[in-house]
Amino acid sequence: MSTTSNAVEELDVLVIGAGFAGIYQLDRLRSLGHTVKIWEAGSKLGGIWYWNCYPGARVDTEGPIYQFSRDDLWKEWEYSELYPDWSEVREYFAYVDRKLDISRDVRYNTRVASADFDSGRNQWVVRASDGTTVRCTYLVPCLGFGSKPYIPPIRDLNAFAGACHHTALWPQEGLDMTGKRVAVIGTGASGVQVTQEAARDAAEVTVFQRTPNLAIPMRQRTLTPEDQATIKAELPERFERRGNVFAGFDFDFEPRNALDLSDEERTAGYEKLWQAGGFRFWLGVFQDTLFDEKANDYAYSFWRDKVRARIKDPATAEKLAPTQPPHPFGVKRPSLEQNYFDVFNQDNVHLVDLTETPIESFTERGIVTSDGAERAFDIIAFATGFDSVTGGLTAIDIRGADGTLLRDKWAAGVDAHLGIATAGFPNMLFVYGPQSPSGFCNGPTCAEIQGEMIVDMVDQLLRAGRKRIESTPDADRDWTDHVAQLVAPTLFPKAKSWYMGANIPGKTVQSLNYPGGLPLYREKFAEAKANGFAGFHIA
Ligand code: NA7
Repeated sequence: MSTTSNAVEELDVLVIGAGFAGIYQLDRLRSLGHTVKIWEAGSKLGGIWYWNCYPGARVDTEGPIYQFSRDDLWKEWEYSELYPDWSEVREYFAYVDRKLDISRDVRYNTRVASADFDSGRNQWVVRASDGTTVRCTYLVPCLGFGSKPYIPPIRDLNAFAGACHHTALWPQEGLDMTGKRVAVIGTGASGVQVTQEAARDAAEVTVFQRTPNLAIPMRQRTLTPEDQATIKAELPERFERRGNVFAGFDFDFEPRNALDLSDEERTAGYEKLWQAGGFRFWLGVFQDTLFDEKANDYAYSFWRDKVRARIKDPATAEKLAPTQPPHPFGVKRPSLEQNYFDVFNQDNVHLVDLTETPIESFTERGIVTSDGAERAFDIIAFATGFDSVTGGLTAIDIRGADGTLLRDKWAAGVDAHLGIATAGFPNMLFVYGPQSPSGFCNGPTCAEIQGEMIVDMVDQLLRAGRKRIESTPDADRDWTDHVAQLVAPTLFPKAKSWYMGANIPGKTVQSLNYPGGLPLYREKFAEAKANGFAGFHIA
């Protein structure tokens, strides 16, 4: 029951963030009879799809499995394209809102500034930047892995007189690129997507690349009525499958090893995945690809030859798809592309290699590189990614039971039992937390699966009248060790990726995701639960 004391609202649970994860928490906990609200910094539902409205922003998961699996939702929903764009995903959220009446318990335009644990009352006291305060027994941050955009500290950043935006902070009203001179800094998923759009609309596009994106074919298509019927028929099974595979999609790694096959068998296997498109050439490839350098080289060589065949200028081809891999294939997230490599054949698209000529500074007109060249622009898009996984959490002044700030506790590295809780911060349970499967996982899959673990814990504790749950330092450490052991034999540590926390200068390098896959993660949680939530101290 919601009560007020001294005009401060009291809740069983405050959820932060209204993306897939937050919506799931609100709906489930509310239906179990608990008082729950979401505080959301944006003005609509959608999480990352509220913020990422840059031209070309698009889901890299096939739409049919990029939704909640509830019968009363999916049976009446259809995306028009296999890989829906941000505006259609927003329509999906509006649909979910109409069906589940989520917004009545969401406080929009409310950015959480601080959360302090009141040990006397075993409650969190949460304050928004506008001063609004709430008390809650449980705090469930659902911030996603990309809620803290990263902009590199470039000299004279503010000198530029044109429009300059991070892709995740793109103007909600849009920005017309037609006939403009556009710079794209960064070639991750966002950079690839914005480049494809800019190449079509802008007068000139200059892509500033530090590391080539080993992007793979999306194979986008409009879904016909026949497709929609097939999708509907297959969806129950696809939903079932997505909870039982490594990354929450509806396919898994090919159980054969690349190294065990003949050249012909291997190439045939790659070709099949390549033609099928999507992440299959990454998360459906031979299982030794992300572990063994030689197996990885095979995949890289196949990728390189396919891509180079599409690029006319040999020097450009060498930069976009180098003879030697810039890092092992698949240990940085490959984007899905539609015509990314082809656009570099257009006269209006230019590539600047930042490993040869790094950016020196911004000027009023544009960007100066180390060779002294100044290029003039109307629009600069920072597609430079995020302080991923932890940045959204550490941006908030979260103070635990003894007043320690979460950002101080994690300054030398994260520790979080099951990726759900961290010692000293009672009654705070993360969805998509550090060292949980968040980074590899199809969003809605983990919002439901990890989300249900948290719903289950919170519901049991509230019903039992328990006041406090906290992971133990030993359990946190054991989880960190377990994650370190899982990542050690893989090739992931060989790239400076956000998976490893290595994309942000000075950030501790460690696996921020759970590299054991969803089935093993589910097993670990079930084991802890069967043992009375082992690793948690419950009072
Ligand atoms: P990513 O994938 O983190 O990409 C960021 C890009 O920005 C990447 O190409 C970086 O190059 C580049 N970058 C970062 N800092 C700099 C500096 N200082 N100078 C030049 N270039 C820089 O972010 P996205 O937004 O594209 O995607 C994030 C996730 O969202 C994605 O994985 C999906 O899951 C959805 P680098 O590779 O580090 O050399």
